[in-house]
Amino acid sequence: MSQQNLESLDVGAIREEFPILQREFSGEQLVYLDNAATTQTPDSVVDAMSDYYREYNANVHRGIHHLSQEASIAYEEAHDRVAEFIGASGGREEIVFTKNTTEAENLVGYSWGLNELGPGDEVVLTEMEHHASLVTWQQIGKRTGADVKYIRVTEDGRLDMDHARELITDDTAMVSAVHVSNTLGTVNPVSELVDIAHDRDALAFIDGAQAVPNRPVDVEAIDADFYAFSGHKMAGPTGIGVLYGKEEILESMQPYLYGGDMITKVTFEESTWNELPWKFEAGTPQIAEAVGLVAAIDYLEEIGMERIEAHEEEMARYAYEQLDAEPDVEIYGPEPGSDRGGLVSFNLESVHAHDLASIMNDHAVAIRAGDHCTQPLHDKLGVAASARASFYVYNTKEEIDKLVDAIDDARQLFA
Ligand code: 7TS
Repeated sequence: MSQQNLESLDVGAIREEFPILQREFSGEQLVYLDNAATTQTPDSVVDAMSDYYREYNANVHRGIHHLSQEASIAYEEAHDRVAEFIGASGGREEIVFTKNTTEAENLVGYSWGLNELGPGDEVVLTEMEHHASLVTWQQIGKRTGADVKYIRVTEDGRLDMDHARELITDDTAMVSAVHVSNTLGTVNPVSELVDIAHDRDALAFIDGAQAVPNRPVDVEAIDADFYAFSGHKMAGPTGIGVLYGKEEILESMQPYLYGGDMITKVTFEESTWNELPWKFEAGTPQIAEAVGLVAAIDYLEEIGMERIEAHEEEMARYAYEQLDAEPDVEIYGPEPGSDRGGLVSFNLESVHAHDLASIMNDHAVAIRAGDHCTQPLHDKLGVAASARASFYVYNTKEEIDKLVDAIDDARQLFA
């Protein structure tokens, strides 16, 4: 990304749209650096959802009355808007709303995996998978007899692509990989991985939970068969996630949640399924959340995804450099650059990550400490936990300075 051509963000103006950032704890202003877990929500998203409840709240798909028609149009068109945002030219048929990324992984695990996999088949993951995909495929593997294999992560926190080429064979049925690691920050070469998978006639699922919020994503340029992300990590509401799937593949899959709205004809003996994407959206869906997700996409696109990516890269580089200057801080993942997203995980020697997070909290600095739902990766790193600072459009270098000051404080306390 060439930063010279990009006007940087007006972070001051952006912050005004997030009143939560004005909160203070014991006289110190909140420094929110837990964005990889959940981002904050701008007024425009809260307003869109509140307008929905105040003005056109009703159930969708089945109503004749005005409110239901308005709600249905908003809900159904939200799928088109998401399709456009991630470059899915098939439109709404390729966009299934789920609860979150985790549910999108499970949907494919149950609907595709349980029906398509068997003994002799292999699912190839990476060592940096989030539990959302790791546990899903591990369990689907146990139920079907398929083997699960893991592409190695190198010392410098990248995928070992030679190992990927070795592991992905004619026995591979599915390759599932994170686009951006929520622990290492690595931006993986997902198009290359998808190509390797397709050369072996395997499908590819890309977990974009940490990518879609922060960078332009074009699912067709990546050529992913499935791609998933969550609303709450991209300035949108909780309770809604997205599963993109190529139309012909979704068409061939069985639903895994049954009930209202996902059927066309039901008798006491048999049922037939509704068209895409409704076949995968059983019951009353997340209507207000879909409205909120559209407002979040509008908000992000108005800022510009390239500019968000450049800001994230700048924040990550600054944080990395400040932390790297501390001799007793160990940082995980690649050095700053275009293949590192906007987060930095680290440990301070002799202070447990939880203690560090707790001291940070005393200074109103919100970071995450733990295994970030990547326990096997932490095992490989040889630590039980790490501290993680993750950035979004409203973060500043001054906030990162406060993080570093709090590290000094922790060091003194534990010395
Ligand atoms: N995949 C990745 C790469 C993630 O970072 C997360 C959430 C998920 C999947 C699951 O998303 P969900 O919306 O279904 O929960 N990651 C984190 C995290 O790093 N800290 O809290 C949640």
